[in-house]
Amino acid sequence: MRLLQSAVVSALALASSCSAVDLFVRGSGGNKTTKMMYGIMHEDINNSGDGGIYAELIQNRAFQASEQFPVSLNAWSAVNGAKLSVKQLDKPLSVALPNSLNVVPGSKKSGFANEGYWGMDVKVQKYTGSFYVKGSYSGRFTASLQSNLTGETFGSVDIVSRSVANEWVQHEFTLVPKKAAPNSNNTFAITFDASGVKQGSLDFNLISLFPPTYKNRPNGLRIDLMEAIAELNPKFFRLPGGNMLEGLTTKSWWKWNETIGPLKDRPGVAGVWNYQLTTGLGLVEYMQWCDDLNLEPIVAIWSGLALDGNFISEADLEPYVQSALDEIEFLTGDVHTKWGAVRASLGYPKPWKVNYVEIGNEDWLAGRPTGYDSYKQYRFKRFFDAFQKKYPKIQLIASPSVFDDMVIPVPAAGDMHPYLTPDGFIEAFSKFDHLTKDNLTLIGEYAAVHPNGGIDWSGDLQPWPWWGGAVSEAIFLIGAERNSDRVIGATYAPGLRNLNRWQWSITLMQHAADPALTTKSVSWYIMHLFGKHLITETLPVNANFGPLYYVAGKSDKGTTIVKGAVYNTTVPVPVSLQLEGYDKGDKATLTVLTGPADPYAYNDPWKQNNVVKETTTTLQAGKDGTFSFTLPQLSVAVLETERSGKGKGKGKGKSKRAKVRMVDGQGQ
Ligand SMILES: *[C@@H]1O[C@H](CO)[C@@H](O)[C@H](O)[C@H]1NC(C)=O
Ligand SMILES: *[C@@H]1O[C@H](CO)[C@@H](O)[C@H](O)[C@H]1NC(C)=O
Ligand SMILES: *[C@@H]1O[C@H](CO)[C@@H](O)[C@H](O)[C@H]1NC(C)=O
Ligand SMILES: *[C@@H]1O[C@H](CO)[C@@H](O)[C@H](O)[C@H]1NC(C)=O
Ligand SMILES: *[C@@H]1O[C@H](CO)[C@@H](O)[C@H](O)[C@H]1NC(C)=O
Ligand SMILES: *[C@@H]1O[C@H](CO)[C@@H](O)[C@H](O)[C@H]1NC(C)=O
Ligand SMILES: CC(=O)N[C@H]1CO[C@H](CO)[C@@H](O)[C@@H]1O
Repeated sequence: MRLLQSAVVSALALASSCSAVDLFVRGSGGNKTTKMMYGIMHEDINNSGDGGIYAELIQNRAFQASEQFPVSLNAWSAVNGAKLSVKQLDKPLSVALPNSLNVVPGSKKSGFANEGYWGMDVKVQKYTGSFYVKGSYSGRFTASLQSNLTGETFGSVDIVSRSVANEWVQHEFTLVPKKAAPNSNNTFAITFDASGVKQGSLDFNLISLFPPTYKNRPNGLRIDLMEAIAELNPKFFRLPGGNMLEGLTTKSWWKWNETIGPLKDRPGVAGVWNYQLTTGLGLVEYMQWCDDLNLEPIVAIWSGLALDGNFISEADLEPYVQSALDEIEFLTGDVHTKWGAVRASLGYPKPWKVNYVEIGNEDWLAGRPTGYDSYKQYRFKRFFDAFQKKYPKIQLIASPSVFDDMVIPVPAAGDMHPYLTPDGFIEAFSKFDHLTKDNLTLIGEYAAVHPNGGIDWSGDLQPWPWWGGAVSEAIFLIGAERNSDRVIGATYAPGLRNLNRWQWSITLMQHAADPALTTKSVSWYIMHLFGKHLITETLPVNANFGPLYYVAGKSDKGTTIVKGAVYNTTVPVPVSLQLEGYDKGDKATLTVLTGPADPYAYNDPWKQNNVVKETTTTLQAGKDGTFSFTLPQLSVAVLETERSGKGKGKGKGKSKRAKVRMVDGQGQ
C-alpha cells in the first residue's frame, strides 16, 4: 500500500478539525471551453489494433513482412498432412503483397488452419470471409470453425472453386456456425480435395475472416470494444497513434498513403511494438471510426523523426512536408484536387473535415538532444509554415508541450504526455492555471503508472490502473477542466491491450479473443463519469484546494455541473455548495465513485470484478440554493442540477458566502 496509506495516517492530525468546505459558484463570468475535453487515442501497441479493435480474426493473413519482421508461417498450421510453405511467386497477388502460402495437399481432404490472435470467438452469428487462390482446382473448398481442444466443428461452409491456373481468383463466403463455442480456443481452417488439384499445389493469400463489426462496416472494428469506447462519450480522436506514427526507422514510419485502398494494395508496416502491422486499420478506417462515434479527428502527421533517433535533414525534408499536405488534401480536398480525386476513386467522394493537425509525436524524446534540436531549428517550422499557408484554419499542435523548453509560436498549441505518480498528478493540478490564452495545449496522453515513491522507468509500472491512481488522474483532469478554454482536451493512453501480449501494462481497457474478458479499468470509470457531464463554459468558484479539488461550469443545456475529487484525508469531507441562481428546493443529481479500502485495488480481467462503486442520489437545495453532501477519502463526484440556473436566482451572491475570497477559479 506504500505511500497512499502513510498519507492517510499523517493526514489524521490535520483532519481532526474538518469543517465543511464552503464552495460558492457564480452563475456566470467564466470562459467558453473547447467543448471536447475527453477523447481517445489509439496506438497499435501489443495487439490493440491487429488482434484488438480491428476485427480481423486471421493472424498473419497476407504473410506481410519487413526488414525487422521476416516472413513467417506464424499462426498457421497444416491440416491432415498438407505441406505449407511461404513463397514469393513470379506472379504475386499484388506488388504490396509479394508473399503467399503454398499448400501441397495431403492424401484426403486437407489444407491449413489459423489460430487467430490467441484464439477466436465463435458464436452463432454471421462471419464474412474471403481468400485468393492461384492454381487450377476443380471441387469445393471448405471453410470451417472448430475447437482447437476437441476438434469439434461449430460451423462450416462449402465454396465452389472458381480457381484457374496462373490467375489469382478471389473467393468470398459467409459462415454462420450452428453452435457457439464454449471458449475461444478455436481455429479457422480451409480444406480441399487433393484429387481436384491439377498442378500439385495451390497458392493462397489474403485469407480473411470477420465477425459482425461495429455499425456493420466492411473491414471494420470489434463491437464490444467500440461500445466500451462509445460509452465514454469521447469528443476527439488523436490518430493514428504515437510511437507508431514515428516508426522504427526513417524508412518505416506510418506512411498514410500505404494504408489506403483495397487490402491487397496495403503492404503493411513494421510496427514499433515487436510485430508487423497489417494496416488493415488504415487512415480511412480511422476516419470512419471518428464518423461512427462523432469524434473530432486530431490527425498527427509524420514530422521526420524515427524512434531510432534518426531524423530527416533540412535539405531532404521537402517531400515529407508535401506528403503531409497531401494527406490532409486526401482527407479534406474536394474531388477536383489531386488527392481528393484519389479519395473519391476509393469510394469516398465526400471530404472529411480536419480542424486539428499535430506535427509529429514526442519530438523531444527520440534521439535527444539532436532530434529535438532539429525539431526546434527547422522541422517544426517547415511544417508549420506550409500548413499555415495552405490550411490557415487548421489548429496546429506541436508535439512538445507548452511546459517544455520550446517556444511554440502562436497560434500553434502544444501537447503534453504526463505519465506520473498519484502525488505527481496532484502537484500538476494547478499547472494550467498559469497559461495564457496563447498557450493552448492538448493532453494527448496521460496515465498514473507508478505508485508514489519515485519513477523508475526500468520497472515498477503498476500491473493495472489502480483506484488511488485513478483518483489522482481525476484531480489532474479537474485542473485541466478549470482551464478548458486553454486545454484542448485530454486522453488516456494507451487505450487497449491484448491480455495475451503486452509490455506496457497500464491501459484503459483490456481484451482478448474472448469478449467475456473485455475489462474496463478503474480509470475508464473516471473518464466515463466526467465525459458524461461535459462543461461548455467554466464558472468562477472560490479556490482553496485540498483535500477536495473541484471545478464548476455550465453544460450546453444550461445546467450547472460541479466535479470534485478527494485525496489525502482520513475523515470524510462535508461539502456545502452554494450555486448562484438557484433556490431552496432546486434539485441536482450527485454521482459519487468510491473504491475499496485498498487504494491499490484494480479491475482484474481474469476475475471480472469491478472495484468502483457508483452511487447516485438526488439532492435538494437548502437555503440560497445550497447543496450539502459528504465525500469520503479517494472519492470522485459530479453534481449536475436539473434545471438551468439563469434568471431565477435570488441569492446573487448576497449571502454570507459572498465573502468567500473569489479568485475567478484561478487561485494560486
Ligand atoms: C499526501 O500526504 C503525504 C503524507 O503527508 C504527503 O507526503 C504527500 O505529499 C501528500 N500528497 C499530496 C499530493 O499532497
Ligand atoms: C477565464 O479566463 C481568464 C483569463 O485567462 C481567467 O483570468 C479567469 O480566471 C477564467 N475564469 C474561469 C472561471 O475559469
Ligand atoms: C492450438 O493448439 C496448439 C497445440 O496445442 C497450440 O500451440 C495453439 O496455441 C492452440 N491455439 C489456440 C488458438 O488455442
Ligand atoms: C482456452 O481459452 C481461454 C480463453 O478463452 C483460456 O483462458 C484457456 O486457458 C484456454 N484453455 C486451454 C485448455 O487452452
Ligand atoms: C508514400 O509516400 C511516401 C512519402 O511521400 C513515399 O516515399 C512512398 O513511396 C509512397 N508510397 C507509395 C506506395 O507510393
Ligand atoms: C505562452 O504564450 C506567450 C505569448 O505568445 C509566449 O510568449 C510564451 O512563450 C508561451 N509560453 C510557452 C511556454 O509556450
Ligand atoms: C514492446 C513489446 O513488444 N512488448 C511485448 C509484447 O508482447 C510480447 C509477447 O508477450 C512480449 O514479448 C513483448 O516484449
